[in-house]
Amino acid sequence: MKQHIRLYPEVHHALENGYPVVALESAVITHGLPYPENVQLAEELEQTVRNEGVIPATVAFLDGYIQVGLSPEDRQRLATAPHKRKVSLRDIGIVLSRKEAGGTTVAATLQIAHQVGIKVFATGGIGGVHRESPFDVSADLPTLSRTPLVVVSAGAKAILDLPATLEVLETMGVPVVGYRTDEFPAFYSRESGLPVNVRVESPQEVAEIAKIQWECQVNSAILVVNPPPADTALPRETIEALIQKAVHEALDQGVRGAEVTPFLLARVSALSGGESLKANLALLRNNARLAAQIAHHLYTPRHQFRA
Ligand code: PSU
Ligand code: MN
Repeated sequence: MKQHIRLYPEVHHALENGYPVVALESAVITHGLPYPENVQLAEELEQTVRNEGVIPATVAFLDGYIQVGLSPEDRQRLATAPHKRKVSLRDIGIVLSRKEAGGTTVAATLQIAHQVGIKVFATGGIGGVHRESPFDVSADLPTLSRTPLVVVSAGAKAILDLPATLEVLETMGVPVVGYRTDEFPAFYSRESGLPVNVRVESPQEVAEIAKIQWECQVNSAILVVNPPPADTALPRETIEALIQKAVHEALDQGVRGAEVTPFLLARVSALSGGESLKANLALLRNNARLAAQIAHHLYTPRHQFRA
């Protein structure tokens, strides 16, 4: 895989020296937001990570390479490319051989971040089991089960069947760690009525669980769920009605495969008059910040003392 990866110099340097790095996905840039909001968000998320003294590494596909870390020019090209593929695991070979531009899902980002030795990854919400079609299970779930990274999210996307998604996470051996919450957040909302496995109060506790889990050879991800910020989070009842409407529209229009998630997110955003989008942007920043704080506790600098 290494010959297909282009590491941004700053990311390369950080990884060589054992400095903390946080991976960021790019499906949110290519399929989540319109231009120019998508480039602005990509920059902001990187800046949020930097503000915590950590190096950001946005993962994306450009020119027949997997890029780990983007230059400002790369970000611009990714956001404006006329044809962009949403790259999950099965698409990696296809998009590289065709030299297409692509944004990475949680599954693809995890796979790539692990290959280069990154230990923490921030996203908005993971994929999972879809409503009304229980065989539509995101490749995010099996990938979480076999990739040892800390993944910070605001739970699974609320458009999904959350109880079923939690059951599959349990089957797959993925611990669900609530960050200052007892409840699994529902992406746009702080509450879902569903319990997490454990509640922690600090980034250090997350790092501790991760280190021990991996020392015990359980090479799954640690899914940290971070409730969306209260000032933009939406009450569950408000958003649920809109989600149900969007799910039925998707069924009626025969939306299938990788298009289901972007379709539902866009419809919920339109139906909520942009309120859900505001919540989505705020929780992305919130997750990037927490991921960076956790990364500090998971790194071992190779040159601690300099002459
Ligand atoms: N954000 C979006 N659209 C998306 C995604 C995020 O606005 O499509 C991606 C996420 O990266 C997540 C993936 O990993 O959707 C899940 O999609 P699927 O259900 O097709 O596996
Ligand atoms: Mn799917």
